[in-house]
Amino acid sequence: MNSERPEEGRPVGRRVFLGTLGLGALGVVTAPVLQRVTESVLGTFSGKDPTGLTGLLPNGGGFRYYSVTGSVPDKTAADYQLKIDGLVDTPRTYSLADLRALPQTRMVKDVQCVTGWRVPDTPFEGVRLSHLLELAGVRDSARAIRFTCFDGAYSESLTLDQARRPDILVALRMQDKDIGHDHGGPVRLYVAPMYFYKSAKWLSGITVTDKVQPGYWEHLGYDVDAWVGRSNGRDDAPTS
Ligand SMILES: Nc1nc2c(c(=O)[nH]1)N[C@H]1C(S)=C(S)[C@@H](COP(=O)(O)O)O[C@H]1N2
Ligand SMILES: [Mo]
Repeated sequence: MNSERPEEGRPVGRRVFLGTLGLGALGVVTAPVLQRVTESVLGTFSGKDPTGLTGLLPNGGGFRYYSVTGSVPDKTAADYQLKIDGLVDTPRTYSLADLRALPQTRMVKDVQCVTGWRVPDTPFEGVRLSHLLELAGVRDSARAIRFTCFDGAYSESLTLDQARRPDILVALRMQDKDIGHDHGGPVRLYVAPMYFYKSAKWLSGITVTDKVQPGYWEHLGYDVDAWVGRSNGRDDAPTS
């Protein structure tokens, strides 16, 4: 996998995309924000909509599939693991069965990507992040959480206060189905009140830290506090 990892800030596929899209397509995604170009052109890679452009059409509808890496290993119930460590009393590695055995919460809210597309009324279901943090026993010195992914590249962050909100899930299901590989399965983060880039796909690590460590897109200029409608220079209706 290492040979396929992008350098930070320079996702795999950049040259491929600049080559295939051509200038006409680039014009569509250029204005008005830089993030839009960064994410749609440089960051989108796999899935049904490799350019991300249909998300900018009025009735594009539905989800775009995003990955900052060119390929991501498949993980199943047999080999999936989620490690919780850092400033906790009881570090632990969960299997998928372990996560399924914990209390599940289902929420139905809109999903909003910072590039503009929105998917209304999307069910997500899983274990509250706050519950996993309680089980781990967060230490007094803790202030933030760092999330890592088994794609080997993506990361995200939340403050501890944010992470304790009831509308943040370690999600096992999306649209009332087990989360498939393209949507970040078998386990992804779901941060309902924030832009969808906070919802890290292919979640493999939750590390409790003493300060916020900005995530993948945050290094490239996205807001760390990514409240929908109150960040990234956007005014979308809140999702939670
Ligand atoms: N590991 C990982 N998680 C990720 C991303 C990514 O590229 N890699 N993209 C983010 C962005 S910008 C969005 S909009 C959503 C897209 O989720 P989807 O592919 O299920 O539509 O995933 C977020 N989580
Ligand atoms: Mo996004």
